[in-house]
Amino acid sequence: MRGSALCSATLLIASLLLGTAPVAVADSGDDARRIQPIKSLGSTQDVRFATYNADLNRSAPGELVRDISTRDGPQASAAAELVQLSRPDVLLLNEFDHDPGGRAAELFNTGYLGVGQNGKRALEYPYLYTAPVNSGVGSGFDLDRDGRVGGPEDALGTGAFEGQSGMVIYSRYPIGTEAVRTFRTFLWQDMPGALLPDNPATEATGDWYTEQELAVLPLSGTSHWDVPIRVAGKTLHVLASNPTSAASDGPERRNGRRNSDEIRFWSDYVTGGSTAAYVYDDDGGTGGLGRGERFVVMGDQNSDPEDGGSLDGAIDQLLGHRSVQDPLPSSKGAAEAAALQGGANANHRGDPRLHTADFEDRSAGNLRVDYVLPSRNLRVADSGVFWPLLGTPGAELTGIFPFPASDHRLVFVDVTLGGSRSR
Ligand SMILES: [Ca+2]
Ligand SMILES: [Ca+2]
Ligand SMILES: [Ca+2]
Repeated sequence: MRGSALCSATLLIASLLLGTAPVAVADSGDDARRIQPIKSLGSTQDVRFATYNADLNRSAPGELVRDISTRDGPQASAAAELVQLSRPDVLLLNEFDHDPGGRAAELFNTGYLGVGQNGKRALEYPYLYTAPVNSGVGSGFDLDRDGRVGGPEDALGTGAFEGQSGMVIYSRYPIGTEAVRTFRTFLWQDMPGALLPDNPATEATGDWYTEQELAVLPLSGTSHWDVPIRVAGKTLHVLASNPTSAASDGPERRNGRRNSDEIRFWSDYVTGGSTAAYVYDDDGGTGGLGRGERFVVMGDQNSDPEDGGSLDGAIDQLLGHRSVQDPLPSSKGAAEAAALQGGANANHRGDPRLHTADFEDRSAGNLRVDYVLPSRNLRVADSGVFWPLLGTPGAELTGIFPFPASDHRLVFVDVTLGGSRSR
């Protein structure tokens, strides 16, 4: 089923249209903090794509709408201020509770992003896209084998209620709503060579789930969206998802295996051709992207290339893809945090400057899990992670546990469009 795309009536202010207005730069000296004016002069323009796991989820339906209706919810205000400092043109939020009318997504746009927070400049996003997700939708089966049916781990995607931890995309550029493809109902078992978990007590392989369960179990724990955006006279596909976390896995690795296949889905999708022939969307369309298409994969992939509990090589299916480039967004704040917090961080193999999430240091430690990965036929101008050094401007918005906004950090990549080279 295709989701609702909402276009708010707000208009771009003149200075944004002209792209020539000076932009206040809150310079912390951190390379992640460079804030650039939107360029629309000449034949090229830089477009900033950002992904941010906002942790704007609540324990019951309707709570997020209630919390942010007042326009002064402290967590939403901090998240909005942080986005206003980073000023993306296209923004994906993960872990943002979805309600059937998309009310929370609208409220956050008009009541927070669209209102200058703490003296920051308001952001105008005339276009937004949101749609239902699998999170919290009851499966009717005891998927985690704890002897009871119901609860977050038995849902089609981990979640306490329908729509918990959904997604929303905000854009300054038109969204091709009619051409959006969603892959919410694609069944895991329909992926060739799916890494279905095994019940070790039986001889058959890949049989943790019964036939009846596999007949309803989607691949996507949240959803997978291909959202085309029209910018600089070209179509660019935002490929948004938030694969299942392996954090609550059992020895059968049902979540880690699903996470890996959810990442593989975009890898196959951008390869296209016969590799993506198995793919079907929620409207019955088949196949992946065409040759030479422009795309940006965005989202919390719940997988670090070096550390943490995801399957070995899971994120490498995208990082190592021949059509994908990894700009390696980094920050000094992440390196500082890993050094200060110690614990699991001390044994990590990965470069701490690339971390995007400040996790519990007695278990996973800080990791790189949030990605903005442009296609190779796009020119990257800049990239970064919004994680200021402690004591510098903006650090009060990322903070230390308990976080004012989220345990994740905003990741951005600037792409130069209009002068892009072809493969
Ligand atoms: Ca159960
Ligand atoms: Ca078995
Ligand atoms: Ca930590």
